[in-house]
Amino acid sequence: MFTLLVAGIMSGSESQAMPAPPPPSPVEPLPTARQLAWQDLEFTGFIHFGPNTFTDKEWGHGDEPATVFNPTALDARQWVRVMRAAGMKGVVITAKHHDGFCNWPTAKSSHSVASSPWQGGKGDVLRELSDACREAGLKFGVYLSPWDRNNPEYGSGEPYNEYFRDQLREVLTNYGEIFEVWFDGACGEGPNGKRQVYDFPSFRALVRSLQPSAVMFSDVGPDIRWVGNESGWAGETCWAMLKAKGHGIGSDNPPSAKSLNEGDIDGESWIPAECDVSIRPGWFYHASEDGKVKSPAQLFDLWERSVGHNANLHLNFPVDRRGLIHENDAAAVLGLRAIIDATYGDGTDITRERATVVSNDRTATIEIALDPTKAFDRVVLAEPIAFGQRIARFRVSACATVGGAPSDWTTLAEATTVGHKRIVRVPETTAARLRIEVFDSRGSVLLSHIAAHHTRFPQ
Ligand code: FUL
Repeated sequence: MFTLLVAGIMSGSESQAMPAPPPPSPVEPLPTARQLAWQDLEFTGFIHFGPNTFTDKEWGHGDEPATVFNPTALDARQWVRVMRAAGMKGVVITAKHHDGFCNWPTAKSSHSVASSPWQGGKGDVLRELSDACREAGLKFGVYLSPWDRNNPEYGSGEPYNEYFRDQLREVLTNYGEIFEVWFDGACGEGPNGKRQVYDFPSFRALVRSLQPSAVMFSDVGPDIRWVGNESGWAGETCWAMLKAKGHGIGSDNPPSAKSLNEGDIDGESWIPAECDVSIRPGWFYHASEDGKVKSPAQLFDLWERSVGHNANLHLNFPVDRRGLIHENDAAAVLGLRAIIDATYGDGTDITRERATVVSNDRTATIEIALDPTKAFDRVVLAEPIAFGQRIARFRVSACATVGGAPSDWTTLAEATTVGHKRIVRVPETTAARLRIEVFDSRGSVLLSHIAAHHTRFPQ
């Protein structure tokens, strides 16, 4: 392995080492520091836990008595152990779901853990989880549903918005650093038959002032966007940019499903996609789904189509009635980790050169040497996205011999975007040379990583 700096368009099969070129000029829009840090996390956990766990519902009505909430063996350290072993870098928990029940002892409502029998009403799920995260080095985030089916003022306009901001303030000030705030778009009718008009600008301003490094999730960001499905995958074409202007959240004219899934090449805002999906069919725990946990191979497929499509994977665990991540869910996600490590872990890249590509042109051809004794079926590319996302169309091909004639090259894949990480699935191939041809780019071509791997599914 050696480091190769390629400047300009490569010709022929010989790579040419060049002196370090000047730093590339950025192509806007650009990510903020908080967005860059978030995208590097790649894989994060999601926890859905609350009265629904005990009532077998997905959407509570808000009239469930707080006494139903009674986990028998809640252990947030077990959740964190599983997530950390799975390679997740952070976790977001439903501090409050649509039923309005608060997993922390809010001063603003009696519909919370404080009215439950769990720990004699002295418990605080956010405290347990944020402490466990801090101990283990995992980032901690919160989901706070603006739709609150319990609060009598829901639908009243400003009085409810004030209540929501007060709760937001509680969760943003009492649990240390928050890395992500998840704003759900659901907006149903309140008990008064009225639909609440959420004051999102003021919610966002509060998050920025209290937790300036937190990213905010919604259909239109402002920092990260919903990917347009709850199945855990981003489009093969996936831009971090979005035409967010003029669009809102939930029923308020959100971007089209296609824009959410693929982004917009001409989007004015940098809002990368987060792929949220549950490890089971439901977001909340249902014993009837104990046998319906996604398999490690299914999870790996989603991991490659999210993390490998320039997005992050946000995988949900429906914590069970004991207050634990169920054994089946833990086994599945650890199985996923084993496949990722065997496929992409240290020593699995079969390229024999490290190419950092800095071209002066919107097209580029890069060739690098491979270990000709080893087969591969994945090609991994990355752009240094701090300079903007650029590549729009490329081809991957391979040649069995060094210095092969043009006819000796086989096209393995044609693809579009790259971004933070692009995993291209290719037919199983053994070759001496790998070629990446970039045909179209929003600016001069930059690549920070080129690698080739073979999928491995350990038993
Ligand atoms: C949705 C909610 O309605 C679901 O219950 C779940 O929380 C999911 C992550 O977001 O919009």
